[in-house]
Order: sequence, then structure tokens, then C-alpha cells
Amino acid sequence: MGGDELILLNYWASMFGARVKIALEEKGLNYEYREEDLPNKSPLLLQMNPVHKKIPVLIHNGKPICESNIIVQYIDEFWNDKAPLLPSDPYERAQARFWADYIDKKLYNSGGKITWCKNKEEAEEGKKEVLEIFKVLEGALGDKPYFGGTKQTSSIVGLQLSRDPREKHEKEHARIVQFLRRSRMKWVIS
Ligand SMILES: N[C@@H](CCC(=O)N[C@@H](CS)C(=O)NCC(=O)O)C(=O)O
Repeated sequence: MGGDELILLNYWASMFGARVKIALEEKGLNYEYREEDLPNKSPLLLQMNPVHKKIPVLIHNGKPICESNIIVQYIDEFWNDKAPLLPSDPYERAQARFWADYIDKKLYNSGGKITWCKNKEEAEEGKKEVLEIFKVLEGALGDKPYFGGTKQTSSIVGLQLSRDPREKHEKEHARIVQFLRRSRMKWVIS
């Protein structure tokens, strides 16, 4: 709605924050972006997210909304007059949420083993797990422009995958790489 003040507290490399950025961009909303220094969190972040003390936080007219998937759903519900991020059919919505949840539960942990590995073995284990997860996603993905026909899920998938060894595995996971390319629009990487 016109006149809304939106502030996004974020960290550039966060895939969680990127989801929120994507949702805001999809809806065409103007917002103020504030980069957080995570080792030195701002008083505003601590005040707005006292429970988890994490980014992303969306501050809407002074009120905080925390947790990326909850923020995305809030954005979709509040600005429900344009660019729906979830399907209208309840069953389809449940499917989209299922895959978003799957990625949250599975890919972050396995991808993290690669990003923050203590040794080569852990990195290898992470890589194996990520490739297995890709395989599952490949099967579910189809050739849709957006995963499950929804932009929210695509955002989540695209973002999660954008941090993983995707192009290197183009042969094994051609469909997921293609999907990533389709869903990776100007706002994903910026
Ligand atoms: N479940 C949260 C995860 C958010 C999260 O882990 N944010 C990280 C950056 S990617 C953070 O703020 N870390 C700072 C900390 O843990 O102190 C969400 O989806 O928003």
C-alpha cells in the first residue's frame, strides 16, 4: 500500500535475506536496505529480533517481522493484490510449502558442510548429500518456469542453489541447472 515504510535488515550473502529481497522485488515494493555487520549487530537488529537476533528482519511501519519464510508469506498476504507468490489452490499451496520446508531442512545443512567444512571428508560428504537432494528436486521440478508454478518456491530453490556447486554438475542435474537459470533473475544475485 502506498506510504508504507519498509526497511530490510540483511546481510548480502544470506540466502534467507535473498528470499525476502526477491519477494519485495516481485511485488514491486520500495524498501530501504540496511546491511548488518553480523559480528557487530546493530542495536536496531537486536531490538527488532530479540528472540533470534538474526537477519533478515523486515520492518513494516516500525513493526518487525522475522524469519524469512514468515516474512515472505507476510509480504504475500499484505500485498495480495499483485504478483501472488503462492498458488491459490490449497493443495498446491501445501506442495509449495512442502518443498520450501524440504530445502530449509535438507539443503542448508548439507550445503553448510561444503561451505564451512572442517576437512576434506566433510566437504565430500556435503557434496554427496547436496547431489542427492538435487536429484530429489530434479524429480519434483518439472519443466515449469517456476518450481511448482510458484514464485516463492522458485525463489527459495534458486537462492539455495545459487550457493551450491550447481554448474559443475550440469550433466547430472541438467534440469535443475536450467531451472536455476530460469529463476535467477536480476534480483537474485544483486
Ligand atoms: N531461519 C532463519 C535463519 C536466519 C539466519 O540464519 N540468519 C543468519 C545469517 S544467514 C544470521 O543472522 N546469523 C547471525 C547469528 O546467528 O548470530 C530465517 O529463515 O530467517
